[in-house]
Amino acid sequence: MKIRDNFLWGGATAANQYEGAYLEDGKGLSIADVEMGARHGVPREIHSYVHEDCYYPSHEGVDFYHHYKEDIALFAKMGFKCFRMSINWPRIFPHGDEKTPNEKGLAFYDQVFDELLKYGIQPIVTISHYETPLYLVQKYGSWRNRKLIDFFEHYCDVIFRRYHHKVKYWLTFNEINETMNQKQPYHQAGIIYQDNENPADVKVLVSHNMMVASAKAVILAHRIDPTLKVGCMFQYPTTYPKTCHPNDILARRYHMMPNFYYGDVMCKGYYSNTCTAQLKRMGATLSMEEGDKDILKEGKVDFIAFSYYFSSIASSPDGKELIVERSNPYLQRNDWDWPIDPTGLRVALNELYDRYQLPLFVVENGLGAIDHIEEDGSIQDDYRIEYLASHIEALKKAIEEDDVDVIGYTCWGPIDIVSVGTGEMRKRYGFIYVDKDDEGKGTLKRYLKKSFYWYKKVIETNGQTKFD
Ligand code: BGP
Repeated sequence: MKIRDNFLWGGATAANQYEGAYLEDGKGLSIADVEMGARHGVPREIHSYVHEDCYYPSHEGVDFYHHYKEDIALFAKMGFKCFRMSINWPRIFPHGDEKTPNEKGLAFYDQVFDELLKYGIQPIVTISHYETPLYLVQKYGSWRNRKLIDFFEHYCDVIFRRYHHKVKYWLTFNEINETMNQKQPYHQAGIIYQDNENPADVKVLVSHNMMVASAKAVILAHRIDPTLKVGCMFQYPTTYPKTCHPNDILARRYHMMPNFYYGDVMCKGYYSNTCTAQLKRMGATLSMEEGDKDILKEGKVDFIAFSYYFSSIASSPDGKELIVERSNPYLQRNDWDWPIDPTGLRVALNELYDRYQLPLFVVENGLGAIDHIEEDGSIQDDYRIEYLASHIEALKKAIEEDDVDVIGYTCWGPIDIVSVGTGEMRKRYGFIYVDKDDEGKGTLKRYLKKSFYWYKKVIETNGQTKFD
């Protein structure tokens, strides 16, 4: 196989990290809007309402809301074929449970999509990327409650009907598998455990509700417009056994199971033996409502979108405890201790394609780094070029040597945006530098980094990474 002529090169963002304008034109609060900012090394603090004296990075992001024309013109200059973004759910439904959408919110995305299409850039839209309306969390208990399935379906109905002529590729929930992997699935599912709750049961319940909602979205999209393509999106944690000890081989399987839990349901349309084995490991029970099985079966996704940043290693010296580490002695790490492993991307592509035989879309990959502006105003981010070039080379090997079907590649944060993990600005992924710091200060002026010109050539040549 060779890299497709219409390969979708571009970049990926999320509204809560990029858009800002958090209360403008009728938008309601999302769960991101009450999450505090940079706390170097300390977990981000989550509030139940907006405190006046606290800094919340999502409130301004880097103000895509007012800079979209300027930013899209820069993406066009790089030759983007596509641009991944999310719709900020409470911009369309401020509380989440309304019948009528907020027209001003809908109009904003019309303008953004039109601007992208003007340059021939295809919008790739995530329907829920950590932007669940806060009201749904406070009033209904978030995804614990099956009512969320109906609210989500209504939201999908509105946006599919409104935008189906403009947007062909849709992703339901960003990194849905992190619901099981995170201690508190706040970003993915708006969940903070209550004292009387068993976390394992909550994870299984909210995951089920989200997967039913996702399947309903697939069914609905196909009914509204059969040309629409809907994908799932998960974070792929390529994992190696630490040694060839059989316990470590099994440890690797155990670490992958929570991830295939989602992949199997959303791509195969049922809870496979991997899923039931995972439930046993967790000691959790899944209860389904009548009709759910049919919905999951009918609502299988059209393609798989995934993020890949680094690989891990798994071991189990005593055959019981599962130990997962990032410290692979063969790999270097970035400033945030994330191992740099381009081959891990090739492994991810192969494992996913072997298992599901569905087209794949790498919708996140990139290097978070601290950039410096030189005296002449330039930013020499050769480390970023090196990271991306090595990953693109690995991607090409998966296509050309391993015959994996890949639709596109959108690197994370083509413009500097807020980090989701830490709330920092100094963790920068972009080809475009934004003047803003961790306290929220700065002019928001955009500067082009060295990597900007490099990525332009990558796209121009459909995947070459080295230039004279
Ligand atoms: C993924 C999220 C993104 C993004 C990325 C980088 O998990 O889907 O929203 O932020 O990670 O992570 P961070 O921003 O913490 O560096």
